[in-house]
Amino acid sequence: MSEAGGLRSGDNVTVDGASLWNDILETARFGATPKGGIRRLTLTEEDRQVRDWFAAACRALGCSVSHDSMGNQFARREGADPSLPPITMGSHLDTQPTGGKFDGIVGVLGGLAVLRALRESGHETRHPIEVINWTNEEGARFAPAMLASGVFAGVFTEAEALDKTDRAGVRFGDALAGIGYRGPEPCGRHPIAAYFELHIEQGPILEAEGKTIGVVTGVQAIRWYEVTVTGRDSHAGSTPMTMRADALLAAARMIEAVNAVGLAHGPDAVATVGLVENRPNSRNVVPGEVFLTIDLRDPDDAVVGRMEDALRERIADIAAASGVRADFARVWDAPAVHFDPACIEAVRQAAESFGYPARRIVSGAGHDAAYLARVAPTTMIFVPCAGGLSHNEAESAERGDVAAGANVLLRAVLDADRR
Ligand code: HGY
Ligand code: MN
Ligand code: MN
Ligand code: MN
Repeated sequence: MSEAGGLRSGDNVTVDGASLWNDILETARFGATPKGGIRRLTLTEEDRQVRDWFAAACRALGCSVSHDSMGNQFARREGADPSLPPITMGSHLDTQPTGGKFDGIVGVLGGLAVLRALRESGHETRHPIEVINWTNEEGARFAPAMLASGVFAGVFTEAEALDKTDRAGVRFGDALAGIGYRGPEPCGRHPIAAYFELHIEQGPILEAEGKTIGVVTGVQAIRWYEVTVTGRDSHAGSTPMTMRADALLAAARMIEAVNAVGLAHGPDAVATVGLVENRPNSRNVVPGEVFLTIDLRDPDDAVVGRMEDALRERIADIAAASGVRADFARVWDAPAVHFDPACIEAVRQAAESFGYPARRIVSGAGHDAAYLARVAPTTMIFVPCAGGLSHNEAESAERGDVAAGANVLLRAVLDADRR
């Protein structure tokens, strides 16, 4: 069809929302929890199962499927001009320990739905089109989050990433080889023309405002820290209160300080202690050591920096007053990200062309797109989730919203293909 005013080629193509929804429910069985969520930590048997399912589903659509040295999976549909770099979509299939059915999954399966729509419509794109499943986006097992997309973008070296260990001491590279997904292709040697990530908002704004689409303009800054508090194991019965070096008591004061620092740097700042390990964790031993993690975020890098300074000082003061030692280390620093204006506009126009109510939004959660933005024109598309709840087994989204997000993804990709 002519470009001038009329429908452009591909404008009449939409996704099959029923198949997309069915894929979401079908893959939810890999790591399904009794409460209706998913426990599918990266590089586990459940992760291998969903990876195998994804590869088979993409091959059934005529795509070639490969995976690189970090286990990132690439499903590729050829275009008219193989010399062009691919236009890509993607997200992640790994979950939190008590994750939901939609975080990350909507972006990978939404991409699969786009591949299915292109195949069924017979629409030929100029560029190759790819859907990517990024390894270890969550960071729940191996820190930091977005590890494999970070290697792809040159933020981390492959060697340092493969040497990361989980809390049980298992090495990333060994776990990756263990599920059979350590590919021969070096991670990051793969030029891409653009990257679009569909994701649930994981916050309350779209639902509260009755919006179907979030036109994502960027991702807030994130920093992760690890604190080891060292006191002295001693007998709960015979150690006088004044002679204790109680690591857990000091850690409790530090956790309170993290919350206070987050509140003091509002209105957007957030501060979280999510992981605490108490040793020896015995009911009649005064704890001698505590390991805890801190997650600081704000749309403004400078605010995160001020929170870090304030916390370093508070934690040192608490350690001194509690008679313990505190080792405070920053283990991840992901600056705030601003997405590509042309990609953002493509998403806005796509939402408008379908008549979906939309609004611009900054992502509170981290995403692989935050790193892809360093190597290609990138943006994201959000759809609402119930109550803004995520990283929770009760996470849910509306079938119609998920289909709408995939339609916007499809049209934004076709727009990029024309440029
Ligand atoms: O931590 C995050 O924001 C993401 O879910 N990994
Ligand atoms: Mn996610
Ligand atoms: Mn997540
Ligand atoms: Mn993500």
